[in-house]
Amino acid sequence: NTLIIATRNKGKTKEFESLLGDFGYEIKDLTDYPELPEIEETGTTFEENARLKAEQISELTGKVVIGDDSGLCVDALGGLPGIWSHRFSAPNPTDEKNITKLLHELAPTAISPEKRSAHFHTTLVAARPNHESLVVEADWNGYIGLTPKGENGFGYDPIFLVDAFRTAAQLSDEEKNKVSHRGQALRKLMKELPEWLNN
Ligand code: ITT
Ligand code: NA
Repeated sequence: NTLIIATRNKGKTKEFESLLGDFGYEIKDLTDYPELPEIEETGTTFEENARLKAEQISELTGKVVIGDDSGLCVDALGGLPGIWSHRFSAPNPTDEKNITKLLHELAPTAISPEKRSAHFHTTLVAARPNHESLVVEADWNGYIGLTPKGENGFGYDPIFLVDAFRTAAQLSDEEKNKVSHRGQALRKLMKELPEWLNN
């Protein structure tokens, strides 16, 4: 029982592995399939991009594939970086450069923490050949901190305040998965997946 996660982001894969470990699936990601082409994220919504990744990789492999499109939506920036979260500091984005750019753009709100509200979003699409796909999504609300803190997680976790004291990168993997956008979305997916696989 193999599930392919249509991602090259090892931070995502690690969370899928720990969340799906209990369900008895073998998890692979696109680093296990170096021959597959890069999927261009040309969509304008999380769902479109998740669907592009899941359906194209499913078409190419003939297998059940989950696409994850996710990002950080900051209220004071009208929802940005949103679907641009990974590419925010393009042309050569890194997590560090993305964080620096975001903190810079939020500098005008530094004296009013309540203006730094944000949420992480994940849309997951499960796809298999010649079959309608399955879609779930979830959010995780928090605030953007003033400086990066913590060593766990990936992406924007070091500046995502989950409460007054801790960022997402200061949570253990287990604590993050219990409450995160991806954890919530995956639990929804696993409720619906068995029936979807049998139809
Ligand atoms: P794939 O397309 O290969 O899956 P990606 O990293 O480009 O990898 P996305 O297009 O979905 O994936 O972009 C998601 C970005 O949003 C990711 O690179 C992080 O910057 C951010 N992000 C998503 N989930 C996150 C999380 O749980 N913690 C911190 N940052 C997250
Ligand atoms: Na994306």
